[in-house]
Amino acid sequence: MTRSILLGPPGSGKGTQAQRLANLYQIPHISTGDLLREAVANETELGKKAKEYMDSGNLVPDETILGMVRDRLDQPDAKAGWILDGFPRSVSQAEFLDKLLQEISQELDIAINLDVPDDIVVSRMLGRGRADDNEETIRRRLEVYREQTAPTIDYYSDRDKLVSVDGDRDVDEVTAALQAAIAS
Ligand code: B4P
Repeated sequence: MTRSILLGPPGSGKGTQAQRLANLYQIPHISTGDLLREAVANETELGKKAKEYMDSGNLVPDETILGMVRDRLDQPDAKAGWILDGFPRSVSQAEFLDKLLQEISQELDIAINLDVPDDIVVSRMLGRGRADDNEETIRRRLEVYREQTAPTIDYYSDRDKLVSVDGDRDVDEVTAALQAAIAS
């Protein structure tokens, strides 16, 4: 069992690795990106609000994200552990998560930073071909990452929760390194 966060730039492989870890540990993979894309596909109110931010590479506002995360962590299947992917994406979201975990008497085990250079993440995302994977949006997402998400690395490091893993390797090697980090 583990309660772990995967941090890292867009395209670093958070979704890929979170899915593998969730299967290995038999716990839910909670991806705010997947939850948002599902809401957009189902044309829910939340999805309609989120779409323009996602298409432009900006963060969806906290008022939309936080309730969604609270509801998901409150589900019975999340009691036994989880892998959070794409959340938190800013220091304000990290602070919210700390308070929420306190409220529901859960403790974060580890935040893992998947370290991958910019040129590699850009070529991966162009190869992936998702709706928000065009060059302009990718450039904006990297800017947003540096400005708003990278500070969460210091946030967890200051709390002795951070481990960095080299994500610029074969997918299986990255999974093995993540398992070792979770076990440590
Ligand atoms: P996300 O869905 O979180 O997507 P991502 O960061 O772009 O990708 P990820 O790191 O998961 O990479 P993947 O495994 O797919 O975010 C999308 C948007 O949603 C954001 O821009 C934002 O607007 C919004 N959003 C989400 N969460 C939010 C929040 N908390 N607050 C506000 N807004 C939020 O891997 C990428 C590619 O690389 C794949 O093709 C994969 O096959 C390949 N790959 C993976 N690992 C590899 C490896 N080791 N070697 C080679 N290729 C690899």
